[in-house]
Amino acid sequence: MTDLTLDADCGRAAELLKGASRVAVLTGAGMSAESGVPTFRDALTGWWARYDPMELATPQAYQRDPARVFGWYVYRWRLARAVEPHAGYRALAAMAARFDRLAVVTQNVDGLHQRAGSKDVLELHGSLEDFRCTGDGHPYYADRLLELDLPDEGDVEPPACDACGSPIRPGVVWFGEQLSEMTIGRAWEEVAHADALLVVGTSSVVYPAAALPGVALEAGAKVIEINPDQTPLTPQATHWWGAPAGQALPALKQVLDQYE
Ligand code: BV8
Repeated sequence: MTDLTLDADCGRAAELLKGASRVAVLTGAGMSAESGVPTFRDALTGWWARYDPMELATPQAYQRDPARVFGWYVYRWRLARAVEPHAGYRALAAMAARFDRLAVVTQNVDGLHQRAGSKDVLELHGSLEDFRCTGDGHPYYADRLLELDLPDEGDVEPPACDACGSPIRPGVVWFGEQLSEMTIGRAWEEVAHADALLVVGTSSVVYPAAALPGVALEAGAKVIEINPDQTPLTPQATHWWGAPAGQALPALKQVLDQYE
């Protein structure tokens, strides 16, 4: 773990954050990379190296090949349960105490923010823990999967709903599906009323999530982007810090603590 506390970018980010009372944090797959969860744009490791996530995370893919898609989600659900939130997640959760409000708006479905202790988390795209049936949307409790004799990897025939017999699907928002009005509305509110928005580990290409930093800027918030790569957001951001989340966030918390 590199100590970035003396990094000028860290100092600038802390400077922009220290006077804030309301902070919003928008995270993407890059936030989980250092916990061992592949991002969407990195080649997926192992069995899934042959498939493009954009081709699997759609209702059409599930219609066309339910076992292939459901198998991908079982693989990701298992992986999310097997990994731990890294130090950046924990620093973000701890940092909340220094502000009147720190709300996390995540595009991720792995539940790592909550496991690291973050209290105010909005999951824009649902959760790998929330399976439901394709009939009337009856919930299917993820632990039920532990009772099934599932293969270690590969295709998994979706189980049937106990209540109506319809096939089960993951409780995530696929490409081409609407986000919940309430969730996106609350996310809009959080960024529109934030003094500062931290944008961590997202390529800023998926909408409507990628529109949120613009809402914050429009409302006069400082926008700090933490990402080793530049993105379409970088030119508009108040500050871009080209560092990985697992190193940047603990350093940021350490420098903010010095402002006590
Ligand atoms: C919608 C859940 C209205 C599932 C996800 C045509 C038809 C229909 C819709 C569209 C269309 N054209 C465009 C759209 C809109 C579409 C969209 O935006 N498409 C993009 C590709 C152009 N959006 C939608 O469909 C949304 N719904 O618009 O509804 C509608 C409805 C019908 C018809 C029209 C409109 C729904 C979008 C939600 C999709 N579901 N996830 C699942 O997880 O399986 S999206 C999924 O991909 C993620 O949740 C995330 O949002 C996205 C991946 O983005 P990132 O998180 O940014 O990850 P990525 O890998 O791209 O980047 C990682 C970044 O981290 C990189 O920048 C990297 O440099 C950085 N990084 C790497 N390591 C680190 C790091 N950063 C920090 N530290 C590190 N260590």
